Amino acid sequence: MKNEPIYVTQPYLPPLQEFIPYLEKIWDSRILTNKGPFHRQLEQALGEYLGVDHIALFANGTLALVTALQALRITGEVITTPFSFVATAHSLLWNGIKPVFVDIDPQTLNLDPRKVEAAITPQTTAILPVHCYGNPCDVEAIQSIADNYNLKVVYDAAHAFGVQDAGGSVLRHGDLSVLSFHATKVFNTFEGGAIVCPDAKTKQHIDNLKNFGFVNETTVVAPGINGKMSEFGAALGLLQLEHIDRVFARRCEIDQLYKERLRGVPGIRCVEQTGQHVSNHSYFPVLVGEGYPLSRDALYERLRDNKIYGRRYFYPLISDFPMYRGLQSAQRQNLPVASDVAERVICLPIYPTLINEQVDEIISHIRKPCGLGG
Ligand code: T4K
Repeated sequence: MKNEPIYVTQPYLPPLQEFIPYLEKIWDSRILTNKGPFHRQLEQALGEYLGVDHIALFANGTLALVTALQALRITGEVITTPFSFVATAHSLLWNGIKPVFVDIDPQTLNLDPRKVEAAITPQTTAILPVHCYGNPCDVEAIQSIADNYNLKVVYDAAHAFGVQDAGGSVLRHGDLSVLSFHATKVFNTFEGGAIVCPDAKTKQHIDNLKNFGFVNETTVVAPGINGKMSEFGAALGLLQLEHIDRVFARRCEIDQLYKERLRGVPGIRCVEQTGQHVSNHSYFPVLVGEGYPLSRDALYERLRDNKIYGRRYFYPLISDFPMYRGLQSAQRQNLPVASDVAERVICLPIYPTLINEQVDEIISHIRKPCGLGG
């Protein structure tokens, strides 16, 4: 254990022998993709598990985002957060939409609803917020702005698998919510994603769009894409669901360990989950600030020197990448909170097979520069 590298995450994989019966079924049936039996079963099972009625599986979260925007015919300008994975804004460019970046809230690190209205123009058609690290956005404030200005809301819920607020799944908010089942996510199908839809008609439309726009053998109604999840991915998803409660329980334990042992370390702020909700502990972000003897990058390097590969999610800001930085809304003075957080954040390793000794080791490397014992 001592010398093994510790990555920010490690995908959960159920015991291989449990996957064999699924593979045998695929080999016997020779149905490999295009809405096969496992695909249908996973849609059903995920709907039940997550507490949502209509879910359309995808090959990955990015294709799901691109398709969600296409399905709602969103055009013009869309208000979004710069503090996310680059796929969030890329999905807009793939639809020919101009991203308009708005700053984040210093507590939740999500799009700040108080700053959204000032960014609305006659071209604005939608808001694309992200439940960053699985911490829910201020969904009520966002919906009220959307209602007032007749805007659509698409949530990038790539991090929010299993997150619930007081009323149920956080995925029920907005016009559509998009999940990622990438290897690095709490629930993975190697690659994968989904759109949570409000009704059967919308799901049918999205199912058509992810199958090139076909509605039957000879009719294509839109320039759809190939966004389908394969039977392999769907079967793996069904097996992962059998293990998901244990995965969440272990993530929760690690989260608690970090919080207990990092409390009182000067200059280290654990990004607390805000409001009343069931978290999925998908990330463990800390902000390195004044009072800590090392800069964020020095701590990041110190951890790396000890083979602990935390990640600076989300640095650089999306708005700093070359295809975005020329936009008016991408200017740093428009995004003071996001710019500051991006310079201070490190996501510490969290995944179900991380053992307590490894968590202790990570914590001791953070405490030591302050003269605190392991
Ligand atoms: N919206 C948001 C808010 C997102 O965060 C993402 C994806 C998307 C949309 C798009 O969804 P997808 O199209 O991806 O479904 C990773 C992921 O590739 C990406 O899915 C994720 N967000 C993003 C936050 O992180 P990288 O470039 O940081 O991943 P990588 O390969 O460096 O992996 C991180 C660590 O995980 C590695 O150091 C080791 C470990 N790992 C990774 C993989 C892939 C493994 O142990 N095994 C593996 O197979 O982007």
